[in-house]
Amino acid sequence: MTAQDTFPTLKSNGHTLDTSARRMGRLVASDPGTSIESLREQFAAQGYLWLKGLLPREGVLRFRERFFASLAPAGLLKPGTSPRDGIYSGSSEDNQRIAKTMHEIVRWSAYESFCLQEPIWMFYERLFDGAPYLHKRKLIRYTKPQEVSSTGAHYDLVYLRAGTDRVATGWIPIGDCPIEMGGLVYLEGSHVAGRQMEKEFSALNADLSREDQISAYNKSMSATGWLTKDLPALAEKWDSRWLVADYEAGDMVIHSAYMIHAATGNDVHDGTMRLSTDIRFQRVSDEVDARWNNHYSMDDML
Ligand SMILES: O=C(O)CCC(=O)C(=O)O
Repeated sequence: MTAQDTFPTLKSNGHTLDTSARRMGRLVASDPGTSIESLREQFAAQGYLWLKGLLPREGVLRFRERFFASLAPAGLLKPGTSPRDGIYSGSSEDNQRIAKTMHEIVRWSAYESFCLQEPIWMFYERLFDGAPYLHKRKLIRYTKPQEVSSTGAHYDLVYLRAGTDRVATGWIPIGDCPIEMGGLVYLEGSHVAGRQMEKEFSALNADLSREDQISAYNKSMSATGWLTKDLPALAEKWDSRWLVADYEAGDMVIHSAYMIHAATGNDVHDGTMRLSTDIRFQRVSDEVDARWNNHYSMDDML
């Protein structure tokens, strides 16, 4: 008999996840050096690939340091700590200054070059068997400990409906991200359910204008485009498990446009902030959703 896996208590938007073996499991790690044929097979079967150690760890940590150093003047960091550690000050930071800096960070050459480092684009080129294209709209997020809100359950195509569905998001932890820090969680096998849901949404949206059809916020959707904030209920509904992982700096996990995922809250007690970026690649020859041709901004309605 094998011992039962145990997990820390995980919460998402006020809902506590069921950590029983029926409702929670672990992501399966893949070695990026495995043959691309076998990685493609795994990707098709799982809807995700957790590429362990794809990136040089030190480069990821250097970028973490650069990111948090830029937000230190806004009062985000605990005085006297290293930006590389990303320890939250716990006091009221200057949110206007943070918004301004975040607006600049998504435009940094250093950020662009982080997202376009060779192991990333070369991996996508092998996966797609064709030249990859990185969407200009890229998201970088930090999560403070004990914040109640976190990303609700969704699949990415909802926000990308005006282009190809052969988009594969890369989620990169910028620093170690143990389970309790609230990294990305995947609903096991849900790339099948996501495809089915999108078919149903397309039928429901058939009579809408083109603009509404491609909108994540049309009358068939929720206000956020999310399927729900209630992760435990979704796992019950699909009789599935949330898959979690102890991510490390250097990892990248990719998911299909139909794979349902979410995040849990950061529950660490030493003040360490989660930092991650999520970026989207597709074949350059496939249709691009033009709404993603601009840098992220708070009011871009995507
Ligand atoms: O990092 C998060 O909280 C959410 C990321 C996400 O939704 C994605 O990678 O598609």
